[in-house]
Amino acid sequence: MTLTSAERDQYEREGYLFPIDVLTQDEVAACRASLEAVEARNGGKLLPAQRPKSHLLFKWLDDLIRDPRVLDPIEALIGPNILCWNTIFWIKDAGSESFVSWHQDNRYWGLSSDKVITAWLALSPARIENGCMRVMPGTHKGDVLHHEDRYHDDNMLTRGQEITEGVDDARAVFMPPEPGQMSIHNYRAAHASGPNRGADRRIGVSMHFMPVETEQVVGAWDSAALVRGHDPRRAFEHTPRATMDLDPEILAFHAKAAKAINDILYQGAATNTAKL
Ligand SMILES: O=C(O)CCC(=O)C(=O)O
Repeated sequence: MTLTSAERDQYEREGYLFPIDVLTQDEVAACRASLEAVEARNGGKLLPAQRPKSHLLFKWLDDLIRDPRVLDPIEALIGPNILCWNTIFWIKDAGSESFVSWHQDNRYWGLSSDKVITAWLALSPARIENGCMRVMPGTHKGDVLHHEDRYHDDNMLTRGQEITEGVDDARAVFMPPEPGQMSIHNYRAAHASGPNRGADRRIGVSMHFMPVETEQVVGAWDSAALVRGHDPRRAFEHTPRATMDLDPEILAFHAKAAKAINDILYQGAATNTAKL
């Protein structure tokens, strides 16, 4: 799928686009089963260290970040040479109070580019009652808004970072994908999500794409998957490819890469609460 010029204009103007059809229902079921099999091995949940860089742990996710159904719209917005910096699971069990406070990701990720795109794909219902993402149109333009660290047990963000002024909930747009659909937003766009009041788990996976010209300006070492085109500069070490779920050959690389991202996200924070 390539984007129409109206869709490209909407993304440039508002900072987001949805819904985009990606997976069939059979594919969704297979991905969810693989995820839940790993969760079952841990007593029902992913380990905290298994949430980031998860394309190194799940073969289907390593395939998904290279899938044309995901990448064609991304290429239409950021060009043909694409790195995937990170992939993160965002799981809210049914009835969970977990939430995500209003934030802009460019404040924390140490990435030099304004063009980084988050693609968020649903593996289960992610409607308003399930606590789908909402986005503040237009906030991808202009200065980074002021954030404060407000550590909270139910906040899924590392340090409970929250924008203190400049967002107006009344203007927020909900982005509720059906299972198999994704939304995309510029990582500068302020976004948030509420608790899951629905009957099913809300399972999402975010994939973070950037042009190969991007640099990591906070961490000394970082990694990314080259998912399309060429990357002669190799400012990020290219991640190895999983050949199976929890591929033993690359678990050590995953641990190093997840720790590097964690250190970047907590840079300058008073407390590092990560359980990595
Ligand atoms: O899953 C959510 O509710 C929030 C996800 C998020 O903040 C992101 O993908 O950048």
